[in-house]
Amino acid sequence: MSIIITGFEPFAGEIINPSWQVAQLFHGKYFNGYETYAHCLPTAFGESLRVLEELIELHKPNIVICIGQAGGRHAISLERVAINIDDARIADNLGNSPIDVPVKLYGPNAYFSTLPIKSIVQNLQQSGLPAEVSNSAGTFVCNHVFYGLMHYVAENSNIKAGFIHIPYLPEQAVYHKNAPSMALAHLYQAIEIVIQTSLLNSHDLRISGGTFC
Ligand code: PCA
Repeated sequence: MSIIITGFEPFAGEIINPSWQVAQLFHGKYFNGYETYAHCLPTAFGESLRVLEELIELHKPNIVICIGQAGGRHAISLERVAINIDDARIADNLGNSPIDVPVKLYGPNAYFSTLPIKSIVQNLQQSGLPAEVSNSAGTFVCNHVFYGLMHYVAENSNIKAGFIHIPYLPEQAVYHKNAPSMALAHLYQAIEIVIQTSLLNSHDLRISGGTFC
């Protein structure tokens, strides 16, 4: 019985990545008898997924929660959908910038998170933490990992799995004018709620997390 939590290496000139800053705090912790393993994924197409798949094979987890930085977002974002496309605006940490390449050549166009994202958003908000359902994880390494994770889960297991984007830490926002940020203690509290809600809720709430244009 185990849980995998991942964060990413810093990228795009940052010195830290809030996703790994918070993920590493969970390593070795137990939740309802489930041991948590934290790992830092390379911010690189291909390599990130190879490492994640190895981790899943090794730990045979019941829950996988991948976390990434979304600089500029104001809330904990529960990603709903992963799409089968890599389209990089900047190079990854290995210098690669694929354009319009599928994550998995014969995979379906998209997968949905199997985390109870609506229940999680509600619990986060009730704890006073800004949270939202997000309908796009972008087309960079985070979406790549999210798609690859859900593809693996769809083919191999019934792991509860999903992706969460988080804002900058305050020490990063200092260098990004007008960018929102969230303190590490609040990020920790948020991820704890994500884990507990994922363990407890086998069905998601039927409340709106939608948007319109
Ligand atoms: N955020 C990037 C990749 C690594 C990370 O933390 C993204 O949103 O794709």
